[in-house]
Amino acid sequence: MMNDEIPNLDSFDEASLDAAFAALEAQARAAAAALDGEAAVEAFRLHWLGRKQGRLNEVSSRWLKSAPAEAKKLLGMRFNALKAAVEGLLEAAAGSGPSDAALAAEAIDITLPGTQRLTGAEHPITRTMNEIVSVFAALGYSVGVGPEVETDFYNFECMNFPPGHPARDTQDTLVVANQERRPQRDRLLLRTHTSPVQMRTMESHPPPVRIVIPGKVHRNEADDATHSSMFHQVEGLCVDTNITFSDLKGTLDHAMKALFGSSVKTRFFPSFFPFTEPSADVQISCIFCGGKGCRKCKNSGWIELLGCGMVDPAVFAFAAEKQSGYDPKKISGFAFGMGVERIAMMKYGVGDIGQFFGGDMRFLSQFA
Ligand code: 2U9
Repeated sequence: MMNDEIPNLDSFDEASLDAAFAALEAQARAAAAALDGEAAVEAFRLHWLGRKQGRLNEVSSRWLKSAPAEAKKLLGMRFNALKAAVEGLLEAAAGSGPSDAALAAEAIDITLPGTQRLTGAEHPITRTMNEIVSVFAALGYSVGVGPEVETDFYNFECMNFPPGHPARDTQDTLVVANQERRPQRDRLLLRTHTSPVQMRTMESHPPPVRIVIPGKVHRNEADDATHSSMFHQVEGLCVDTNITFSDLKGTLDHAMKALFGSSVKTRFFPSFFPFTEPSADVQISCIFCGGKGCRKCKNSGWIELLGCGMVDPAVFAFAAEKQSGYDPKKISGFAFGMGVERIAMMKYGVGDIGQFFGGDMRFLSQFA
């Protein structure tokens, strides 16, 4: 394609011009038919239409300039026709796109099934925890979070579990190793309840306080169908002047009705926790049989669901070391705590707590 020089023209009559231009157009068509790929198309363009060394430029300078005046018009017309033909060939070649081989190489099978993107959903424990929190948020409670790795002081000592006290045995604890050189109150452990966050809240905020703390806790327990060494709690704290046990009963009765339905009843039994005095266990009327008695409630008509009590003055005394407003002679308060898994198991009819943490999509997708 590159070495064919434009010959000189001897005669400029119409027949000679037609023959000379037809020969050039035939060459251009043959070259265009063999074009394959972008680089070849560009080479064709330069060879024929290039401003300085293109063949048409050469035709123009060799033939037009040497033509006698009376042949120039016809020659110009033939030249323009050839140029249009070459440009048409170029356009067709450029628009023809990649070769069949290139297309075949990158072909995809559009009949294959696509990758299915599953829609995410809230985990049933997160959902239950959020439901509990919103019941209290609607009563004006704020929401707090805090560290899962705590000191012995915040998890136990300030909650009225002194070092060596037998009450510590009720919350068998996972501790961080190699802490022996530290004073006991500074030793680190995995929190066994979210109560330390309430103490930290009191230390940084004067009364009144109304707060709920959702979060993960850990206890050194053997896993079985209803126990897990890691579980979730929502604890609450209300401190103000003249807070009474009636306020506690009214608040929790309302919360249980909001969570389980307005026909649910509550009853309170004396209990013991180091951090509350008096303390109570709360039962709700059985949500499965409506209180008549069934296998789920062991025929009692009642199910034990949470614990509560009036905050012990000894706990307020720890808060008062940093915030004098927590003087137990001036204020009072109630607190409560509930296990999220237990509530989720009841609400959704789950028989094995391990299902929540096994990551089995057959279980989890039921909540999507
Ligand atoms: C402060 C003072 C008092 C939080 C409370 C309970 C009663 C309780 C259990 C329920 C099931 C834990 O998850 S569970 O095992 N909790 O019974 N928790 S009163 O009392 C507080 C908290 C913070 C400053």
